Amino acid sequence: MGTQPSRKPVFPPQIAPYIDVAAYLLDARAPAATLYLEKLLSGKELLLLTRAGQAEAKATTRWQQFFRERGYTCLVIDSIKRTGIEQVLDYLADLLRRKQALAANRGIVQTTLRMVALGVPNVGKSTFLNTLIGQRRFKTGDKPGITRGHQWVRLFDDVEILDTPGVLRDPTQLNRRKPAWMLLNLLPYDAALREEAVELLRGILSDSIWEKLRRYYKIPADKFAHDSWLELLECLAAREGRRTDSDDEIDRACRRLLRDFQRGRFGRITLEQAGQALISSPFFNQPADQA
Ligand SMILES: Nc1nc2c(ncn2[C@@H]2O[C@H](COP(=O)(O)OP(=O)(O)OP(=O)(O)O)[C@@H](O)[C@H]2O)c(=O)[nH]1
Ligand SMILES: [Mg+2]
Repeated sequence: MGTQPSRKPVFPPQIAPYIDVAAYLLDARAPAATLYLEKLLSGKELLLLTRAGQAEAKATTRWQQFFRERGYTCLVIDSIKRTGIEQVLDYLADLLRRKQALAANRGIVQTTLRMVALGVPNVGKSTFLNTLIGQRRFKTGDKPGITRGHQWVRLFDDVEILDTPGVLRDPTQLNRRKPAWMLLNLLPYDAALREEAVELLRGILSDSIWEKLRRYYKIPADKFAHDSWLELLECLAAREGRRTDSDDEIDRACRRLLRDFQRGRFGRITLEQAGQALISSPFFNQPADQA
């Protein structure tokens, strides 16, 4: 997957009027850096804070509140732990009932509700849809760029869902967001971003998380150094008996650290707080003082 913003639509634009629900998946650990909205589907947004099991519960609740206060429907889910999925189904069932009632008034018997899943690469769109339909119909994987084209699947008789490839399309934010995106595994590893990515992570770790990290890597307290990104990576490289003056070994330690963070090895960590982090979408309904 390239890191340049793509202009290619992730679904045929002409079908936009037929879509009833645009489910946007946001990483609950960094909702601002992972919110992407389609102007064509404005007014149909269902924001899903996903991977909730990896984020701090209180911070996620504040984000949910934040989006609700700005007029969006927002639910909290985890597709692996299968939490919040019932609420999504209830939401869809309610919309379908309303659509059917409107159609019945006009003498139409058969109605279908259509939902599209959208979001940045690797956020968990396909996994969410598989969990929602209770079948592994969409291909998933632990790296960005797994879904290549759009794909429809029918859920029950009257709901159709559309999976789409991930999008990183905000040129104004692209360079600023890259370290966070790499940290979240939305972008492939790039050594040029390692300092900023590790500094970002270092900047939000609390004492208790540092302690978890130290124990996870089995580093003695008196040997644990993390005053800078390089010191931390050197410390991790030294722990494995590797050379700390080798750039390749520093890279290796960095990949390991990022992978362990991405897999939630140090517990629940939220990178961005509601009301502080700037949303990454020009279509986001935010007051002028924050835009
Ligand atoms: N812990 C956790 N992991 C998740 C969740 N959702 C997805 N994942 C993991 O995230 C990785 C990416 O999931 P996908 O469903 O392939 O992501 P995607 O958004 O479809 O990615 P692309 O098609 O590449 O854009 C997989 O390894 C999933 O197991 C979740 O809710 N919780
Ligand atoms: Mg996918």
